[in-house]
Amino acid sequence: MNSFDPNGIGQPNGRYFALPYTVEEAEIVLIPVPWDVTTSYHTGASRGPQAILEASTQVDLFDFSIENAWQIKIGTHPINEGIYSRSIELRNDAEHVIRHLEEGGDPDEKVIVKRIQRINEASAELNDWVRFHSLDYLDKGKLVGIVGGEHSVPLGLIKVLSGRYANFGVLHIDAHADLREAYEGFTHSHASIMYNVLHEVENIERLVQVGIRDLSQDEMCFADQDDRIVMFNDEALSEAMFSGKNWQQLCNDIINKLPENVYVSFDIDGLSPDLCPNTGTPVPGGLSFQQATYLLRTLAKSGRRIIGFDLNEVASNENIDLDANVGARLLYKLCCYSHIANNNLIKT
Ligand SMILES: [Mn+2]
Repeated sequence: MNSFDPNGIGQPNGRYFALPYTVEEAEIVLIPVPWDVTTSYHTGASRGPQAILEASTQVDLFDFSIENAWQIKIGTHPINEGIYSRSIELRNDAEHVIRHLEEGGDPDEKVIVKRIQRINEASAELNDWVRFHSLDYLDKGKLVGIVGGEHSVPLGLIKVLSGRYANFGVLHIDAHADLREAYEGFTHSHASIMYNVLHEVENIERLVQVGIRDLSQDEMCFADQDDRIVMFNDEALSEAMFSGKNWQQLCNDIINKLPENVYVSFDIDGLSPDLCPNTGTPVPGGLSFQQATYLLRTLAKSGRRIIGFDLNEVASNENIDLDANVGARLLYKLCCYSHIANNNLIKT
């Protein structure tokens, strides 16, 4: 710590942003979850935590909204190689299942049912792992951020938080509604995370979805019928802006729907695919980086508390590291703004 120079070259030390803080002394602990089993299109999110780690050493530790951002004690739970290798192994099973279903195969075929069951059991174990470590850090008074991995991975953290807050809201930034009741047979599918959150976590007061532009008829019906869901879809947001409403007004509308305690779930594909070309299911449209960070700053300034967050579906490609580069900066903003929100530090 004494030798740490926030203006120097980031030296890889196994911690996000090459910061010197241990998990014991940290205020915010980032738990990487290198898991990508149920992704339905491009794979690669299991490498996200490592790719973000590497890109994060290049992030300058300065933020316009706070003095001495580098002093925010962000710690890193070590990347678990066992989870990564299990994910790679199960991905083969999942690809077999997905190919079978895409080719119109019988979903009740014995070998398919068996593979789906194996994946569902492993996903439940993964959720328990996330829950166990989240609980441990929350018990020690830390804020927890999950670094995915596919979007199914934060469920364990959200469940632990539900035991600590009488009620809370989720700000969900994503191209997808993620309201499918299981997808391709997988209970803990990346496409089902918000369905599972709403069904398995009782005290969710509000789910505010932003940037949604790819969803099924069933998901839309589900969203219409559940009073807890407020969707700011991408088309409605851009139409409002084309008709002269500005992003500040829209951000206020979005944040005003949220209760006092807010969990942020950020799927990087909520951003324009120019910023995340390697993500599992990229969709045209979406938020710019500045729109996204302005929305998060508006949340931080609103006096609400950020009780936890995740960043997911960041995938890497050996030749293009843009996704991880964007992901690392977004992760830094999530940490800085959480610190600002929870300590009432916003500069006016
Ligand atoms: Mn998505």
